Amino acid sequence: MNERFFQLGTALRALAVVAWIGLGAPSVHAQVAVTKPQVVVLATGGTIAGAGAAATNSASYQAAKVPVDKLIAGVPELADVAQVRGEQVFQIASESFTNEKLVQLGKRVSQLVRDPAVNGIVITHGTDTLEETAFFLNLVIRSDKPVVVVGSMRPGTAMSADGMLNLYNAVVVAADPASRGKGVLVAMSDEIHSGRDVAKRINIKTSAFGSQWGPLGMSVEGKTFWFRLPAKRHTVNSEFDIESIETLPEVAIVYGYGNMTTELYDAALRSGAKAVVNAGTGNGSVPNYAVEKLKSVRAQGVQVIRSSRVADGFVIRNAEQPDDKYDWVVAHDLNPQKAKILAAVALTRGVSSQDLQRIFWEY
Ligand code: DAS
Repeated sequence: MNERFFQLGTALRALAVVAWIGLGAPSVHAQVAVTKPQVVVLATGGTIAGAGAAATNSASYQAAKVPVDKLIAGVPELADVAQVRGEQVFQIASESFTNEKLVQLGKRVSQLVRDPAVNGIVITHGTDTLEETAFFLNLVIRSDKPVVVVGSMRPGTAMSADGMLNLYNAVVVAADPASRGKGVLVAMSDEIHSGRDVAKRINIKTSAFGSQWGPLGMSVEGKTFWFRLPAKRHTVNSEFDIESIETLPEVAIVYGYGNMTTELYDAALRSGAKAVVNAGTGNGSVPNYAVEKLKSVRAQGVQVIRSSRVADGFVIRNAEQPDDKYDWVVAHDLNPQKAKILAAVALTRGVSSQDLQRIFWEY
C-alpha cells in the first residue's frame, strides 16, 4: 500500500512541475533590470596603449599610441561588467611621469570619486612607474571607492598580448563592491595587489609585478577572490589629501654601491632636494667614507631616509647606523622609489624627522 501511495505522490509532484513550467514560471527575466556599475577609465599611455610593427614584437614597440576609446572598444566584454567610459588624461610612457602629472592625475581621480554616479576608476598606465603612481594615489585619494591601476607588458599588437585581460580584470575589480575600502589596487596578470606593496620586479615578463607580502587577491573569469587586507594606513584613513596638495617637493634617490662617490649627494643638494633617499646596500648601509657627507646633508635641513637597494626585507632603525644620533629616518619595507613618494607627500606638510619616521611606520 505504501509503495502505491509513494508512486502516486511522485507522479503528482512531476505533474505539478510540468504545469508550473508550462504556465510560465516567473521568468528570471522578469527581475528588475539591474543597472551596471559605472567605471571611468583614465588613460595615461604606456605599453597597454602601445603598438609594435609585428606580432612577434613583444618587447620592441612604441608605448602610448592607442587612444582610450580604442582600448575600451578592444575589449567588448567590458560592457558585460560595467558601464565604461574613457578619458585620455595623458598619452606618455610612464618613465616620463613628473610630479606635476601625478598631482594632475590625482586631482582628476579625486573629482571623479566624489561623483555619486561613479562606482570605480581604472587608470591605464605604463608599467615602469606604475607602482609610484599607485602608491601616491593610495596616500592622497580620500575615498573608499575602488581605484585600480593597470598596465601591460606586451603591446596589443603582439602575440599573447596581456593588456586585454589585464584591462578586463581591472574593470571587474573596479566594478566590484567587494573591492571598496582596500586602498588603491593594481590589477596585473590575474592578481590584485595593494598599490602600497606592489613593485615591478621583472622587466621582461607578463608576471612582472609582485608584492613581497603577497597579493591581496585574484581576479578570475570576471570574479574577484580576496585573501588578505592592507595593514597600513591609506585613502580614507590617510592624513594626506590631494585636495590640499598643489605641488610636490623634490626628493632625490642616491643609489648605494661599492666605491660609490659622495659627489652624488652634492648633486642631490644642488637639485634642491628636500630629502635624500639613500638606496643603500644591504640593510640600508652607508659606507664609512660617506657618513660625514650624509650628516652634513642633514645639517642643511634636508631629510635623510635610509632605504635599501635590496628588493625584499625592511630596514631596521639604529641597526648598522645610529639613526637616533644622526637624526635620520628609515624607510621600513618601502623600496627607494616608494620612499621617495612617501617623503614627497609627507613633506608637503613640513614634518619633523620624528613625525616623518612615524609616517614611514604607519603608511
Ligand atoms: N616604458 C614603459 C612605460 O610606459 C612601457 C610599459 O611597460 O608600460 O612604463
